[in-house]
Amino acid sequence: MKRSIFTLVLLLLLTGSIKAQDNLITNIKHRKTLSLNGKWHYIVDPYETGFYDYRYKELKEDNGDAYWNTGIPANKTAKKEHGYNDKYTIEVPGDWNHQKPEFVFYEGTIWYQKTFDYKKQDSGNKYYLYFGAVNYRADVYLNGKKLGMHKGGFTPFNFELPAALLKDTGNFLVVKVDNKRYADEVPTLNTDWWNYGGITRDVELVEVPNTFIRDFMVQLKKPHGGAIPAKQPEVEGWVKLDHQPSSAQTISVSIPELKLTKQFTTTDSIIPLSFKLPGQVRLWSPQAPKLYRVVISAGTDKTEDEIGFRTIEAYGKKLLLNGKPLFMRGICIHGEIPQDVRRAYTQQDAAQLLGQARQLGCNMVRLAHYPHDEKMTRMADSLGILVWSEIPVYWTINFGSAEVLSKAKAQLNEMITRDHNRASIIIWSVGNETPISATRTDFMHSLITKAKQLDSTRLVSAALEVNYSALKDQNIVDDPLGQFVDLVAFNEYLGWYGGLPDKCRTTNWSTPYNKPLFISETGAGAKAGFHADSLSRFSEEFQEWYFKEQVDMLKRMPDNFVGLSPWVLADFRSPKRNNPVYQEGWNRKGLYDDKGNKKKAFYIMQNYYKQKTKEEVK
Ligand code: GCB
Repeated sequence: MKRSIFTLVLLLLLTGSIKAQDNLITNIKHRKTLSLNGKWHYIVDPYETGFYDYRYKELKEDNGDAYWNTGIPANKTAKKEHGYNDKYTIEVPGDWNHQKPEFVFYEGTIWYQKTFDYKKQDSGNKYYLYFGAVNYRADVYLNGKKLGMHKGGFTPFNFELPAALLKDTGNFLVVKVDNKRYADEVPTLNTDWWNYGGITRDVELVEVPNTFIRDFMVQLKKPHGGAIPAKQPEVEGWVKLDHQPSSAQTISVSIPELKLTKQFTTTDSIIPLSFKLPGQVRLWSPQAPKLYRVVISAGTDKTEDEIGFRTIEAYGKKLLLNGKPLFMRGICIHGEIPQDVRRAYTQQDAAQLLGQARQLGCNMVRLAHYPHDEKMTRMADSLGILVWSEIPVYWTINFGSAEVLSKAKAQLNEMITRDHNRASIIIWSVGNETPISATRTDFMHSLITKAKQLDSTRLVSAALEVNYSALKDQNIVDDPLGQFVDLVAFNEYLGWYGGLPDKCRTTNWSTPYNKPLFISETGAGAKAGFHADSLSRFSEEFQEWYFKEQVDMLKRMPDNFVGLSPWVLADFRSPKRNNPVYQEGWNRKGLYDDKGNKKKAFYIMQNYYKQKTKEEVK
C-alpha cells in the first residue's frame, strides 16, 4: 500500500505535476551585478526568537520584534530587544564556524544583515538577489518584506526583487540562515563532513532587461555507437528567455573565433538550437582545454560564456571522450581549505585544490559529496580537468519520503542548471553509498531519470557501496542500481574497513553489467609525521602500504576498468573522527595533510598515474 502511494507521487513528479522552482538565472559571472559580499551584521539566535513569538508561532511580517525588521527604537521609551550593530560583523561569503571561536560547533540560526544602496539603470528592468549557496536553509527579507525561502546548502538560488521595493539608498537586507540537521533533509542527520553554516558563497544583486536570457545550453550533441565527432560536429541546445516575448524576437548565437553566427526568430520563451560547427573547431580535452567565447543576444539582453566542445559516451565497456578511450586518473575532493579549517569559496581556493590534484597527476576530480563552488568547475574547464559532480544524497537519507525526493530533485536541478555548459563536467552523480532496498532503488532511479531529462549530453552515475562482510576473492558489483547508471562506480576500502591491505592480493572485481567500471573511492587514514612499521594504523607507512597493494590489484582489474578517484585529496574536518591521538576531529585519509604536505602514499599514486599517462601517450 505504502509502496503504491510512493509510486503515484513518483509518477506525479515525473510527469511534472509537482514542479521544483524553475527560475534560476545562470552564467552570473557575465551578468551586470552588484556584489553584496563583504561585512554583514549578525545576530546569533539559537532559540529563533526573531522568527517565532513566545507561543512559537511565526511572527507577522510587520511585527517590530521580528529580526527582519530594523530593531531601531522609535523613541527612547520604545522597547527593542534586538538590533544590528557594528560590534557584531561577519564576512560574506564564508562559513561562520571558522570566523569566531564560539561558532566552531554552532548548528542553528544566525541572522545576517546588510544595508546597501542601488541606483537602478532602467525602471523597466528586473532585479534579482542571487546567492551562490547558503547552508542549509535561507529565509530572505528586503526592507521588511519576505522574498522567499530556500533549502539546500550547496546550490545557487535567486529571488526577484520587486522594483518598487528596491530603494536608491538604505536597503535593509536580512537573511536568516539555519544549518540545523534534520532527518528529512538532503543530506540527512549523518555525514562524514563538517556542517559548515552560513552564507558560504557570493551574493549578488543582478539587473537584467525585462525580457532576458535566463539560461542557455550550447553543447555538442550526444554521440551514439562509439562515434568519433564529425569534422563539423553538431551543437544541440536551447536558449531560455525569462518569459514569452510580447512580439517576435530575434535570438542570435555567435562564436566570433569561428566566424559563426546563427539567428532564430521566435515568439516562444524556449528556443531549440541545432547547428553545425565549422570544420576548424578544436575540441576540448584535458590535453588541450580549448574554450570559445559564445555570445548570445535576445532583444536588449546580451550575455556571453566560455564554452568547450567535447563529447562523452559510455560505449560498451569503454568511456569515450571525443570518441577515444578515456582512463580517469582521479581524486576525490572536499570543498574545504584545511589550512584555514573552512569552506572553499575563492578563486585561490580553487587554484589550490585543483593545483594539488594536478601535482598528483590527475586528469579528473570527483567533487564530493555536493556541488562545489562554480569557481571550481570554471577553473576545471580552463585547466582541462574532468569533473564528477554530485548531490548530497548521502548514506541513509529518507528514501521512502516523496518530499525528500522532491528536495533531492530540486538540488539536482540547481546543480545541473548552474553548470550544464561546463565542458569539464562529464558525470552527474545522484548520490553516494546508499543502502540497497527496493525503495531506495526507485528513489535513485527517479533521480537518474530526472538528470537525463535535464541533460542528455552527459553521463549519470552514483557511488555504490560494497558489503565488506560478504567479501570474497571474487567480488561482484551487482547493486540493482547498476542497470540504470551509465558508469558502474563503487567505493572500496579493502585493507582499511575490510581486513588488511594484503587482502588485495587475492581479490578480484567485476560487474555483471556490460558497462565501464570505476572505483569512486579507496583510501586509508594516516597522521602526517607519524612514522612506524606498515602494520601500525594511522602511520604514513600503513597508508603507503595500502596504496601499494591497491595499485597492484588495479593491474588485475577487468577490461572495463576506466579509472579511479581515491579518497581523498586532503585531510578534512569530520565530527565523526575522534581518535584523540591521530584524528582529533579530522578524517585523515588525505594524500595531503591539513597543512598541504604530501604524505608517503601520495607518491605511490603519483607514480601510478605517471605510468598510466605514459601508457596513454603510447
Ligand atoms: C566513504 C564515504 C566518505 C567517507 C569515507 C571514509 O565511503 O563516501 O564520505 O569520508 O568513506 O573516510 O570513511
